[in-house]
Amino acid sequence: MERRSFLKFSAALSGASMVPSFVFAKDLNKSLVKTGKVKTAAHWGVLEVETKNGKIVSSKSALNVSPYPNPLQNYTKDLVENSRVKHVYVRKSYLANPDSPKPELRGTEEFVKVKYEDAIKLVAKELKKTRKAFGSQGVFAGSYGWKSSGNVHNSRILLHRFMNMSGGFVGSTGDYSTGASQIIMPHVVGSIEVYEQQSSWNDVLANSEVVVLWGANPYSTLKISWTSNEEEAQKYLESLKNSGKQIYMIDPYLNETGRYFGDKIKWIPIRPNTDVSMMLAMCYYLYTTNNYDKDFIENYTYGFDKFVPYLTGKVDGVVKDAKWASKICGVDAKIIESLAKTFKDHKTMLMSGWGMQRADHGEQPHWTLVTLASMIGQIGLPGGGFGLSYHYSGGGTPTAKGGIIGGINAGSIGNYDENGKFLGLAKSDFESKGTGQSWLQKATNYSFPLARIADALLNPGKVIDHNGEKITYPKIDFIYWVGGNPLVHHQDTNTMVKAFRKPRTIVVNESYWTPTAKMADIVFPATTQYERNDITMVGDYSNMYIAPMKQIVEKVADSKDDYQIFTDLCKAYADGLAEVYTDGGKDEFDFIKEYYDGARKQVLAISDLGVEMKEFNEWWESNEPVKFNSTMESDSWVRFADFREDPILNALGTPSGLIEIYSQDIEKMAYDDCKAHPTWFEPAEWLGMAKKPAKFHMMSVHPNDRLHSQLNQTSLRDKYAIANREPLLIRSDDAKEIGVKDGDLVRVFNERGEVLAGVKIYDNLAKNVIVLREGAWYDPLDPTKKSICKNGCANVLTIDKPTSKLANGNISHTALVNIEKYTQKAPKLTAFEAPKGV
Ligand SMILES: Nc1nc2c(c(=O)[nH]1)N[C@H]1C(S)=C(S)[C@@H](COP(=O)(O)OP(=O)(O)OC[C@H]3O[C@@H](n4cnc5c(=O)[nH]c(N)nc54)[C@H](O)[C@@H]3O)O[C@H]1N2
Ligand SMILES: Nc1nc2c(c(=O)[nH]1)N[C@H]1C(S)=C(S)[C@@H](COP(=O)(O)OP(=O)(O)OC[C@H]3O[C@@H](n4cnc5c(=O)[nH]c(N)nc54)[C@H](O)[C@@H]3O)O[C@H]1N2
Ligand SMILES: [Mo]
Repeated sequence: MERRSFLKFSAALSGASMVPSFVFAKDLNKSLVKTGKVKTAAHWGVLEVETKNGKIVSSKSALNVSPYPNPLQNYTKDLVENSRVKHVYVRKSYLANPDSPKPELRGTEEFVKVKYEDAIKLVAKELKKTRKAFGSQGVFAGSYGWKSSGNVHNSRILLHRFMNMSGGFVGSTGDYSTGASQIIMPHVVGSIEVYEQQSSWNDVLANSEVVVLWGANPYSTLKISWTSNEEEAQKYLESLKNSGKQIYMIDPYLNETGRYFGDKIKWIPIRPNTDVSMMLAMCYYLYTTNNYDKDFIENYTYGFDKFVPYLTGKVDGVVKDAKWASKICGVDAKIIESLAKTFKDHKTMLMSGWGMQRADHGEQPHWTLVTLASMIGQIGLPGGGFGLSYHYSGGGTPTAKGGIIGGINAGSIGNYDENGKFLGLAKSDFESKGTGQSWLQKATNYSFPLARIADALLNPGKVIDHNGEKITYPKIDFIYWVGGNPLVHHQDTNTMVKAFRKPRTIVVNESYWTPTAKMADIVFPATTQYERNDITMVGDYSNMYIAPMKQIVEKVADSKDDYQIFTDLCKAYADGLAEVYTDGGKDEFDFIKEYYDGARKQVLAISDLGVEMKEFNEWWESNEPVKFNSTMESDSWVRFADFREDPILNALGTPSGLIEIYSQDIEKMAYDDCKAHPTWFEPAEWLGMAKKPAKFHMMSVHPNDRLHSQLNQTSLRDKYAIANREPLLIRSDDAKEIGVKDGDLVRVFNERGEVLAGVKIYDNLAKNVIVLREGAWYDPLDPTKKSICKNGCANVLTIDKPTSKLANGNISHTALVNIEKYTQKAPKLTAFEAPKGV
């Protein structure tokens, strides 16, 4: 999976084919259906979009598998029409003098419309200048984001391909989703777990007696996938709901899943960021009642004996019993103990989401959960253990047998002589010369954990600890971002704005006037996925379908495909580069056919598959996804079953080959904020702290009605906005205490910033917990200074601090805020309008 290859960044540098393997898609019907029904696919599913005279009239699921609706599927028209960047723009001072472009005015100044060709020349020239002055480590193109589906028009990879071939760039490691867990889990179980296939849902439904949703909201978060959504997991979720099993939700917020399950779920409200205390108390209870699986601990884990003295308080004088935990987490001690016993005495699947690891010391919750699961002793058995990805991308949907399509790759480093003449691509990473080589040697020194982006921009040269290594931040003077919205997704927006005013140049390809596009110097209008042809897998773990992504409407105004923009940048950058970038001049159909044919070849080689893949032209014409079926093995697959069967032959990828409750590797790092065994640490801000800086704990959970910031500009917003702002969920007693009521406009604030939000009374929250979902477009009242966000962007209030020196993940679910009624005249919302000069 591409997501995983983010981690294996160097691997992505190799392998651009130089062979002109031209595949002529002759006689292919490439015409646009002006009036009719067309199938495509997006993160939120395979779609059937109806058009009339070249305009979209409706959009819905083409699969109709999910038992409940997914509103994200119905707003394709708005996604094509609303808030579009229609032409190429350059910020005024940048255009006047790119050498001294007044970066401090970014986001405040007017834009000037320029000719596409001129902007291409400008970017090529300024990129060269930056590389000459700072080397390739001056260029940041980590460019994180959820972009769109499609294996050809994959904006982030297309950017990397351009940046590699033109001489190299600084990348980033990790992501916002699982920053903490994807680093700690390899130390604990030898794999990242968060992006791995789960024990089959069929297994859970057949064999689990108890299912725990521990900080997970699958009803909501299963609506999307990294490729496209096959909707199967929603079906399993409904089966679970109706299964009669004991189902628990341990969460400060009875979320959409909790409401969907209704009286079939038992909600255990917990204080945010305190789960580790509860898990430790469960471990303590099982230990002291002698009701834990000693065989499993003995044969499958390492270091339990070094963890026990911490658990019992021998090392720090604190006994981690239920009474101790109850004071921290707010869950009754009796309930903690009885849950521990229930989990131990029944076949229990502990399903955890990722919210709790997107918090201060986010390495600890999943490590402690695995420790608890080890004491329960059901890991690797049918229906038991833990799973960190049932809520995401259809995890647990059995993997189908069939073909897998290829995709555009990041290419390899280009070689250039002293005069900037392109000499071709490096054959291997180590054969490169010139700028390419100097960058490659330094690459490992300079790419940094993604969530440290603001810190890196503000503190070039600073050395940080990361997972046993030292990392030096480069001096970044040029940023190119595509397919992401960092001004919305990064924590502590006011600091991020400062950071984004540091580099000399920022280039953004965007379809919409997002806060990030507004903070750029040069904005290229990118087509949306509905204005181009592409192909995608459907089902990140299931690989269930190959779907055609047929263009639905004409390209809007001057917008261009990212592929086109980067091809033109190659032409302007060096002679011969575009030839290589496009693999000898391929267009989107050449690639689509190549990827499809690759999968078809795999399918033809499997004798008993029973699925036919048509010849490409015929398939494209049919406009139907190809469906593959799961196998008997995948239907009943159990994660860790092989390890359980033979822990020596199927050893885990940890130093001991076992589950590490104690890690000597981490011990060697000697970090004060991540010890060698699961540990309870007080978060930077939480409800139990001694001198609380604010009254409420804000959870900026993922939105049911968006994909992050995507779709905020559509009319779906009318269904959830309150007082024309992002809704803020608050308990009626909490609301009463501060004198606000349903529908009120409120100011939410702390020392980091302030936002406007609309009050929605919701009683199923832990005391003093509020929800303000992430992804509302940042909309400052006065962009020239630190000012209130008029739309309710949660990250204005979050903390830009790493989880620990181990993982450096973000801590977006750790933040205290105050709330008061907004008494001034409500300012006009401008989040979705174009900036000055446009
Ligand atoms: N407070 C708080 N903050 C969070 C989180 C949280 O829980 N709480 N969660 C974090 C997580 S897990 C994530 S993954 C991030 C998500 O952060 P992002 O991935 O940055 O969020 P998106 O809104 O999906 O942004 C994608 C952008 O890409 C653009 N785009 C789409 N397709 C294309 C294309 O083909 N070409 C180009 N050029 N652009 C395109 C879209 O218009 C959109 O602006 O947010 C993180 N931020
Ligand atoms: N519809 C939709 N689906 C999505 C996304 C989206 O934006 N919209 N984003 C996708 C992406 S990129 C990602 S990374 C995943 C994110 O998936 P998750 O990270 O699992 O999602 P969150 O909403 O952040 O948190 C899930 C639950 O954890 C709870 N939680 C938060 N903090 C704590 C805590 O300290 N303790 C406990 N016990 N619970 C806590 C929240 O209240 C919430 O109910 O979702 C994916 N799916
Ligand atoms: Mo994410």
